[in-house]
Amino acid sequence: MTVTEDPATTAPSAPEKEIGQARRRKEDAHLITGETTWTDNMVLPGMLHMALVRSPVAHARITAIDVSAAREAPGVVAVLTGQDVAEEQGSIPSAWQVTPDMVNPGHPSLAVDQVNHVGEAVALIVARSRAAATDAIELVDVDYDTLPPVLDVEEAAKEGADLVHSHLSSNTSYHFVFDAGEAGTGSDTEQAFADADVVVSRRFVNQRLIPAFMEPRSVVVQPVGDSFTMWSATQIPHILRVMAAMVTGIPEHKLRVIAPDVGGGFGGKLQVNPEEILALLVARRLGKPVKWTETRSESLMAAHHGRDQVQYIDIAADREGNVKGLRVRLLADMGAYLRLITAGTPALGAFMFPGIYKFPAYRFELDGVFTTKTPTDAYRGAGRPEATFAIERIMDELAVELGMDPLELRRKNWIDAEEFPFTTVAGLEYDSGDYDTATRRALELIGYDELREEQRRRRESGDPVQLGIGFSTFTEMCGIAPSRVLGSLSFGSGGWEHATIRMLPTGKVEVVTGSTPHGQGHETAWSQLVADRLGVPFEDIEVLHGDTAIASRGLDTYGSRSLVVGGAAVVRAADKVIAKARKVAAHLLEASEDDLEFDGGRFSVRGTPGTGMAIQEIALAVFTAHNYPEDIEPTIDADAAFDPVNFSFPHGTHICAMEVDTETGFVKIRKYACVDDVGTIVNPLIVEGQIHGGLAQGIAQALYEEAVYDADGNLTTGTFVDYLVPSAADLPHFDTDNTVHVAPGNPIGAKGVGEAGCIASTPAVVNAALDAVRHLGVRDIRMPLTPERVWRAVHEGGDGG
Ligand code: MCN
Repeated sequence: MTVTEDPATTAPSAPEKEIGQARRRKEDAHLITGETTWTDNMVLPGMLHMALVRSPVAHARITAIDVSAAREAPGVVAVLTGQDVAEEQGSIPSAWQVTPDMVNPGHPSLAVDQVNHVGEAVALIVARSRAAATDAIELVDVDYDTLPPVLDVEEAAKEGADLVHSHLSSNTSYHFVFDAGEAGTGSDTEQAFADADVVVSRRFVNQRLIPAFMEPRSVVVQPVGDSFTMWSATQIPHILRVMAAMVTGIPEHKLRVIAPDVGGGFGGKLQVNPEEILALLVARRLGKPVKWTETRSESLMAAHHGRDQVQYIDIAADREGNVKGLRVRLLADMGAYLRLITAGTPALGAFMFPGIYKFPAYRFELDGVFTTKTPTDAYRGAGRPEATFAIERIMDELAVELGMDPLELRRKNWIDAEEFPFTTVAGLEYDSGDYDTATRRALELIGYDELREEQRRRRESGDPVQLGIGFSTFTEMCGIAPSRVLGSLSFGSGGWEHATIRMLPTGKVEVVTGSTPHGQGHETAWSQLVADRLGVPFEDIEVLHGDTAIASRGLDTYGSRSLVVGGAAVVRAADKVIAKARKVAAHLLEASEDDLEFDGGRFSVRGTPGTGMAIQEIALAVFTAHNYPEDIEPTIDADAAFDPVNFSFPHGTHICAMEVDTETGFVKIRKYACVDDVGTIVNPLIVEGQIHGGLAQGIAQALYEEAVYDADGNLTTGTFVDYLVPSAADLPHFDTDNTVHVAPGNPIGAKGVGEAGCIASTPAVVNAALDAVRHLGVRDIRMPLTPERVWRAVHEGGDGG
């Protein structure tokens, strides 16, 4: 990776010593070797094991449960049904009230009288060994009186459809509308469409995906008196603690949550899981430690899924290609229940459908609909990949309709560099960027002109292998924060982040962060931030996280927020540490604070650089405390929080060159180039890794992955044989680069990167496939682009789905 820097916009403080260095991640050795505290590695004296009896049917009344044989089985300590815990189990929380009248059917951790998706837990077994608990599952006899499965979101949304929750009057939980005309951010949408020369309409299916993190979910709960310690493979120990306390009635100060090293989450562990609540209930009842670790099949079936939208999108333009209006109607398949942010995830799309384009008019409508499937919720990008897919796909379709080059159309309509800050029709203020520079660099990287030439040759010769080139010129809103904005969206938590920095007497530094990495390399990146700011060696810094007793304040990791919010809190804390140390230095050096310079970790008296003290010496001086000012406490440490005023807006141009074999339907990515702008880059190696991982997941949505249910509501892609997660061998070489436009909204100047690759890549890949075969009459191909679908679209018409 190289970095293309625009001299006019690089960080004023760059280059710094550590920031910008491709440091290898200090946490990797123990993560890769597994010699660490994965939750499932925990063994506690007297620990019991929990296993769950899960529903084999999608929709049914539970008429009877016979647990007598299971209770008698060897090693079994307890068997509990939903009825047994009805009084104490509460409801799994949903933290996002999208509309005031949003309907939440409630979600018991153990089903009481009805099951609403395959894999829903109906009883739990506690035994002395995992094997004994698992063996007893078979002995639980459940009578199901089946109800019709409700599987198709478009059918489920209709009046008179079979109901998922019989106590509700419809399957629609909420109807959310954003109308730019009414909001005052745009003109009247219907009028814009009435006046337009050209209108293009499409129906896209953004299929259901499974987060498929590497480490399955796992939880251990240890009761000690009336207190509980929970270890969980979670992204959100802080939020989990608050929510679990609310659900179970365990006082928050009696509950400590620890996320030890966590093997990936991708949004799938941004959840308060029924199993976590059940482990707490069991530990409370039995007074013994208990562990639950899911099997891979349980994980694929019962951990929440992602995406799953049917999108109706209309775009209006004049003949010259100026966009005039955008109209979106979404049906979000939420599955059977509202989990933590099930309802809000598709609503985030409201902000993102206009992409990087200057639409004068925009209307967004969304129905959140229940079906008898596993609940959907956050999956890498959460709401933004779906929107980006639709807008980047329809821009290509509009270009075809107008007979324009797809890039020319984009250029004509995107926000120009000199127009930032720019308030979009969706009401967001994009703060910085330069779409043109990123695009020009991406074209160079991929060798655009030669590819177009090859495409022309293949078309003319009627080669069975056709070549296509697809674009995605995207932005996204991440750094999920501004508390005030989240509050205005009725999100059930703030968005700030917290940090503490402690200088230890020996000069080493402890950094405590509320961010909760689960693969993102925060220990390395935060060390780089602090090393530069305090001028201490990178190796002397320890980053502590993921334990509510150590990092008592925090709001965890999701929405590519950790660097721009959590890292910014770390920088603030470092500045406070310097301010405190400065007072002591002034006292010890007998100089005025104003006369002290701080550079490279050393305070010196202006004009007499030989007179000075290292910040580490000051930490020792206050520890021994023989001589320090009265108004200073004997520690060099500081707490800080950061709550930005705006989201973070990374952007980039992704280009995919794709070969499509029209005889077999096989597709092959020939080249993939992308230029992303994530502002100041703290660690280029981590950033490149994040982009690569995101690309793998975005390409996987385009080409491989789909959670499929059969007509009875069984998940037919319940193993990794059927659910195709690509390996490195399935992916092409990525040519990546960056432009750097410093973000004004945080002291680092960074923009989030954790989801960018995933958000950007899917439409580039599908656009490339269509560009290859559109001249054969193909209008759309439904994702994932399996050989069968591609072949059908080419030979039989339709979208191949
Ligand atoms: N970074 C940087 N310079 C920038 C931006 C980021 O050096 N300009 C670095 C950061 O210091 C951090 C990493 O890149 O080490 C990611 O930063 P950020 O964009 O702030 O994202 P988060 O740390 O908040 O991570 C969340 C994001 C999300 S939302 C998903 S989903 C996702 C992702 O991270 N899940 C992941 N990346 C993942 N990577 C792994 N290995 N596992 C997951 O589950």
